[in-house]
Amino acid sequence: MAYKRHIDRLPIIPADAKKHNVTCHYCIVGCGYHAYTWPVNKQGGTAADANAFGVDLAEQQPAETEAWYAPSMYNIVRQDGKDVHLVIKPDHGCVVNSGLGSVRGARMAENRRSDKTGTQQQRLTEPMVWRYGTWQPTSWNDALDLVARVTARVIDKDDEDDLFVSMFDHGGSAGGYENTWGTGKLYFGSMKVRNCRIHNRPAYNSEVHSTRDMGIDELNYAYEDYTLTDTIMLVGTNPLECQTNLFLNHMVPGIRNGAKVIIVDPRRTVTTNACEVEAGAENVLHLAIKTGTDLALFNTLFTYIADQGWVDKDFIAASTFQGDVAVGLDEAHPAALGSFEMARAKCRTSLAEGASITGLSEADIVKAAEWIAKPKDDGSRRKCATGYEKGIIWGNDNYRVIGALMNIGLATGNIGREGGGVCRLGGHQEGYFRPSDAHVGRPAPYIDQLIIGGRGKVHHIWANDHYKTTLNATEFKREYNRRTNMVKDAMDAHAGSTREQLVDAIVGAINAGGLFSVNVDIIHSQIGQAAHVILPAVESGEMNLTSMNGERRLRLVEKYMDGPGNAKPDCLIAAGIAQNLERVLREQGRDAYADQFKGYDWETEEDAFMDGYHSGNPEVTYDRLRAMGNNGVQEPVVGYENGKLVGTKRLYTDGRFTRHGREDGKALFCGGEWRGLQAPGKAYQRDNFAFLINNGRANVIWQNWFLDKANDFVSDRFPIPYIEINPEDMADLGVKAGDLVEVFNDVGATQALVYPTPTARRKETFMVFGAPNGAQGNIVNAGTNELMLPNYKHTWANIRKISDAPASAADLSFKSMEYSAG
Ligand SMILES: Nc1nc2c(c(=O)[nH]1)N[C@H]1C(S)=C(S)[C@@H](COP(=O)(O)OP(=O)(O)OC[C@H]3O[C@@H](n4cnc5c(=O)[nH]c(N)nc54)[C@H](O)[C@@H]3O)O[C@H]1N2
Ligand SMILES: Nc1nc2c(c(=O)[nH]1)N[C@H]1C(S)=C(S)[C@@H](COP(=O)(O)OP(=O)(O)OC[C@H]3O[C@@H](n4cnc5c(=O)[nH]c(N)nc54)[C@H](O)[C@@H]3O)O[C@H]1N2
Ligand code: SF4
Ligand SMILES: [Mo]
Repeated sequence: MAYKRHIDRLPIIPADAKKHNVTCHYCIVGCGYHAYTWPVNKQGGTAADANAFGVDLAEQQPAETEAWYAPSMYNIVRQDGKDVHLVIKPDHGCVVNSGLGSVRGARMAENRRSDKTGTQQQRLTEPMVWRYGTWQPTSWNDALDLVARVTARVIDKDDEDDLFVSMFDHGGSAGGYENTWGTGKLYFGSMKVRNCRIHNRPAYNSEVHSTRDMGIDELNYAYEDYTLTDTIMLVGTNPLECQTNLFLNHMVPGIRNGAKVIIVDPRRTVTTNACEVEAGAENVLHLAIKTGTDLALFNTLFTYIADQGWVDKDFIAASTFQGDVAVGLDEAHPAALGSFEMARAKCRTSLAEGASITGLSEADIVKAAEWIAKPKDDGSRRKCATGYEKGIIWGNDNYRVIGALMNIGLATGNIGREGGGVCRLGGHQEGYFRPSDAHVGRPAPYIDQLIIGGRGKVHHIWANDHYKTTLNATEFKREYNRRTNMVKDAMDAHAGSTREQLVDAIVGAINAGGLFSVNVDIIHSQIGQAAHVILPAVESGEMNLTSMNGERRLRLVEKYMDGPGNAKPDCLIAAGIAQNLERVLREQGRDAYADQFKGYDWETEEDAFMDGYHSGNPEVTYDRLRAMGNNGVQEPVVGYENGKLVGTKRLYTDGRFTRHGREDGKALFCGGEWRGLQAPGKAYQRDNFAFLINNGRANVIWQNWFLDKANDFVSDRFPIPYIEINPEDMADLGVKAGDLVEVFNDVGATQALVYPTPTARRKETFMVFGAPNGAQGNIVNAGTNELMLPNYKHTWANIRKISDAPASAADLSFKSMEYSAG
């Protein structure tokens, strides 16, 4: 074990340390932190006036003291070119987390690049270009000139289909309003790029089309609704591990106030375990459905609740569409939308049918309906707050399932009301401000399949690594390697030639089927190994960055340290690409097209913020956000009064629903009946392979492990991804804890360590996704739901032993991850 080998004692934060507002840039919850920095040759003292906490540290502190920090919250970094101590510790005054950290957020400091403590040396410090058979460091001018010259050869005014773009659309880490605007202005303003995709799915579309088409934004409540509700319903989500402080600081208090919990997940998660410990098992209903059958469950609940008359008639009359069908079923709408009665007729499912499809008992379905909607003894309405995430978003029949869940919320009057809400629990924070994407169309192009099919000539990638996280990854990587190698070969053959000759050679290779790849990242990623130009970005904290969290809380993270080397904010990199394109196009006499790339004379990220977000939200400036501190303001911002931004606690309190853009302000119900596993190839896998390879996240790991793989705390715990398997299945397979197994099916193969899991159902495994040395996406097939929504969760494969635990994993613990009340 190598924890904290560089630290024997921690310095005391001096009273005059600089204090910056920070929102954790990892998950959607957006916990408040403070970053303290001070010169490396100073430290505070134990006297109350000598330390930042203002308390006498020579005395024993009480258990709940704020006056401490952990080694993981500490580092030495550069600030304005000088070494400083850095402490990033949770903010007790932030209403989101009330001083709680998490196993991810509380390691922000140790995950900064430091030349003094040696952390995250993998961070990119300068642009690199493929030269002489490897990546060679170079200047921004040189790198961006090459990007612009090659890109300019494949695009023209009104003909930009050969430029493919993969780009983040979120806030927090790798995103934020500054950076979505910078990239958005470039690709959707100056250009109208159609062949683009988002970081986590193979097309440029919504993850949740149906809720929006029904008129309802996916983040419509306030976190405090969990403390004001009677029932918390969690669908396809594991908030203890994935939205940790939303669970600990809002759901647990709600449970302690008496809320019951319904969990819909084929797997018993540690969230289920924790809810049972907090609420008592009798107040937790885990609906362990057959994988992918959520739609049948929700339609049964909707039918039963409506038949019992437990609906909010006044709300339905006043706030929802009256009539029959408002939007018909077509290629862009995988279910008809319209009135309550229309949906009720379409979705009608009896208890017996529902029980048989989902594998649940009728009694449990009735119990869930009662917990959601049965009026209390005094006749008053029950409140239910519902959160859903990737178990249904990356699940079966995305459009209809989310629509069916929204139906229940609408019918019971639980949207726009205190203690209610039907909301995404979320992934990253949000931070989307871009010109319209309407030109992309719906259904949007399936980018990965186009690349595999030989389409696209230049690919710009912003902050994602499809090699670890896309679907059909085995085939994608093979084709991507083959096509980018053609270009590398052409570049190698022209080593030492002029820029013109080099660009000609690259274009020659592209026209023969090659692909030119530009990678903007903070590390040299796996897909970045295939790239020809690598552009180094800075992260949150190394720039000022604004994002909003899962209750639409907008905050400014104040820059507290320098980025590594020459790395720049993504928005300024986008500006650099635009400026170089303008210059190159003008040189080539393409003036009208060059003119489209004007307007990027930003010096700082704040300029990008003012050009983008501020232009649409004129009340909001950096200064005003700074003044709002870590509690920020909940979007939409509706005014500025008495020195404060005025926000919106929850959406739709006026009963008018607008997300679909309909003038009548009426919400629509979704009429989608159950139709089995919807994405192509899923039923085939289910019928032909022995194990379900359910997959997703674990508390300690962040996303595709991009920082974790260079972090001792995580890489010591999980040097290789694990797969949870029931011990009896292990016996059948002849494997023991920690063995390395191959997981393989009709589309590819990957590997993982066996984690014995007695609570796992037979033949149903769970594998952590996104690992550098065992990408689960290798075995996810190419089939998507309608509107190009991937179904990562429903993958089946066979398993065989590769070897005993490799040396790196030989002494790992495989203790149960469940905990007990004691
Ligand atoms: N620790 C940690 N936290 C994170 C992240 C991380 O990498 N690490 N990533 C962030 C991001 S980007 C995202 S998108 C979120 C994701 O957050 P979540 O969606 O909460 O997490 P997942 O583990 O992807 O999947 C959730 C659950 O879906 C269940 N599931 C699988 N199939 C089905 C099904 O058919 N029906 C139902 N109802 N459930 C099913 C799985 O068993 C799993 O428990 O987490 C965010 N938070
Ligand atoms: N099998 C399976 N596959 C899945 C999922 C699943 O549940 N199962 N979930 C999907 C989901 S919800 C998600 S969000 C995706 C995640 O898929 P990705 O988006 O590919 O994964 P991340 O780890 O978020 O990638 C972040 C990348 O951006 C870089 N980066 C970090 N900060 C910055 C920055 O400030 N600027 C720049 N330019 N780069 C930066 C990191 O080094 C890293 O390479 O995976 C999806 N794929
Ligand atoms: S819960 Fe999410 S936002 Fe909060 S500290 Fe953990 S990773 Fe960061
Ligand atoms: Mo995500």
